Amino acid sequence: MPSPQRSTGLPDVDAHRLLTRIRELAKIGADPRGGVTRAGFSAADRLGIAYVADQARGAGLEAEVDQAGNLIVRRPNADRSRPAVLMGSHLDTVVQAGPLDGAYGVLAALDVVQVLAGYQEPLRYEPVAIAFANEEGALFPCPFWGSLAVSGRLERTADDLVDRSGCSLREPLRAIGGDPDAVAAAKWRAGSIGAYLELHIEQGPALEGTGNRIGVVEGITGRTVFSVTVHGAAGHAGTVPMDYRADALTTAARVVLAVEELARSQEVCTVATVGRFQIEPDVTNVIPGVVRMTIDVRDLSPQRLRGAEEALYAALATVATDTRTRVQVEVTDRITGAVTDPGLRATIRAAADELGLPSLDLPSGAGHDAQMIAPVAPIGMIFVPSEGGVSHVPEENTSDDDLVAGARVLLRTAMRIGLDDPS
Ligand code: HGY
Ligand code: MN
Ligand code: MN
Repeated sequence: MPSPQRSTGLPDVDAHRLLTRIRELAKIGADPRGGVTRAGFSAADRLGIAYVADQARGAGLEAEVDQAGNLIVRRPNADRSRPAVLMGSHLDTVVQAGPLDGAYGVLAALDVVQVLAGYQEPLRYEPVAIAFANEEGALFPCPFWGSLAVSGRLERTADDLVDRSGCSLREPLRAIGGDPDAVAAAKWRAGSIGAYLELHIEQGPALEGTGNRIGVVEGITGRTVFSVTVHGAAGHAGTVPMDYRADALTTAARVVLAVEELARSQEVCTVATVGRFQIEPDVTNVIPGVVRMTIDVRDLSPQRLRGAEEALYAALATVATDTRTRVQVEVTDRITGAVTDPGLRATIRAAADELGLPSLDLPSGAGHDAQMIAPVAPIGMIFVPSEGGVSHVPEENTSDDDLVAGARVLLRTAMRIGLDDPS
């Protein structure tokens, strides 16, 4: 299996193959409303995983799905006793996503393993590609399910998790090739990951705004997710006088603005978002009795995240008192931020320099599987520019040149840490 050689004699990614796979994968889960929807463990997600597995097997590589539903790709006769340089991201998406979030990092990792399968030099680390299951948690609300399983920190079971229709994860996990009764076996043994590298689109404006081609990620934000239920009093829209109302929706509106205040004016955290919002009974001539919403609060500092949580509780208590409603708040996810490995940052920077690509050190406001691997292995993250800084929308885009450049930096970084004497 010849690996494309560049003039330097070092192997190179196959640009046409990578870009073709990105375009083909983006057709799987194409959403008639626009964008791509391959929610974790959905039928479309299953097809996406099958596509990547087929591409790997068609290239003579070994592809298997582990008990947690992660797709793992190795070279033929891979030396499993050797620590891995693990590279990857996720294939699942949010609803009406763009074509690159997650998918790009998986397909670039696949290309690197395919290129290194033909490389004869001894490698200190075994190059392995992985597609982590359910990073977004769009259907089954446990983001980072697959990377938590690999790092041995998954606390929920397939029976704990249900989707919005009440369906448990048990059968969808089995359908994707996982084993709901043996998810714990997906944990990698201590020391088996020599380094984890994740190539990802930036999903923000910094690289494009500063004219840099490569982002060297310094750290990944922490995140606290809450579910909030506002309990008011439903009633007749025509007969209940305004002073007698305990309107759950006007109360919820004050909650939404209080959440925005946390980040925008009080600056107790970097960003705060209400993403989901449901009104009951959601009828024109009935005063809303219940409103349910989610709150996503993020910051790189664990202290600031805790401060934001306290400030949120205080703000919601005031709103409840002022409106004669009951505001129920529950933390549904606490996701710890992570700092990347300084040595890997230097290697990524050197690989970018070697390729003549200007790079910028920057934090990640988005969460990534890398932060779940950080407790068990050194992590490095490589960003490429997002056009307009947008992501999680159909318009998400990155130029072909930047997509290929990022994959080249991934390959060079993997080789520098994988070779005994990086050339
Ligand atoms: O929400 C995030 O930051 C990531 O896209 N899962
Ligand atoms: Mn995402
Ligand atoms: Mn992502």
